[in-house]
Amino acid sequence: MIYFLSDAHIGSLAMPYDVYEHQRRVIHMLNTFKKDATAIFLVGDIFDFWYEYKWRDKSKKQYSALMQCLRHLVKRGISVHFLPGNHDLWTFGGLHKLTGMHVHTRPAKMELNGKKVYIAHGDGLIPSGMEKIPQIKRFIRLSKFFHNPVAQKAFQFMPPKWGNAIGYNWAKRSRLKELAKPCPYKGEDREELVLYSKEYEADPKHHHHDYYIYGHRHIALDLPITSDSRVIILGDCFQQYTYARMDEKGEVTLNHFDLWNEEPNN
Ligand SMILES: [Mn+2]
Repeated sequence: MIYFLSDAHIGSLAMPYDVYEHQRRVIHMLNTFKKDATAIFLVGDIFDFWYEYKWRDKSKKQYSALMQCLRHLVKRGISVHFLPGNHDLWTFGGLHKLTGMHVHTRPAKMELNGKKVYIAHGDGLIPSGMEKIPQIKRFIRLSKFFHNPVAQKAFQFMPPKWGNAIGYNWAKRSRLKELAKPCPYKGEDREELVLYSKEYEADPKHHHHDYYIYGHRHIALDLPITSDSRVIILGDCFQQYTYARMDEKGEVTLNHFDLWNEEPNN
């Protein structure tokens, strides 16, 4: 089995439970999956804020249980992949070194169990023509700043205490905004990731993909876009606890994880 999960936003200051309780839940999911997992894809925003500074960052200790779990999965021979989200893109080799998991910097286009799969967190995948919408324009500007190598370098030299105060509070604001005004599924003709995937799939320059798998939107969606291609948006792992699973035949299902009934196998 191959598992896909995203958007745990662990460490969020806007969550009703603390970082350790939240982490335990995600670890519980991973430990349940490891029974039959050959690969696990963490599709971004696993952390509410992750930045690797030039200095030692004591606050990273709070994630040591999750790091240990990931190391254990890798050691067991499970192929663990991390796709950065817009909250945890600032890994400059540290996450790989800590856990051994494979960290992608671009959307992953892979063949899994005989199917062609396109996997990305999803932020910044804008269908053409939508770049001019003010809200999207603002997001692109911010994203460019986040990815700017000079800004990244400068932030790396900041004392972790200051950097984290900025980062976690920025993330908290965006979480509270979302909680106050949730953005449900916009429909097939308005949802950016659906439109992006349709455009990508229709473009003769691109290869066909059986599945387009994303996080980012915090909605659970399984939608056919052509007769042989589907878009899967993974939901989240802080409210809905949804994930996708691909079986040996390459069939993908979107599932809800029952935190209270699944028994992890150690
Ligand atoms: Mn995101």
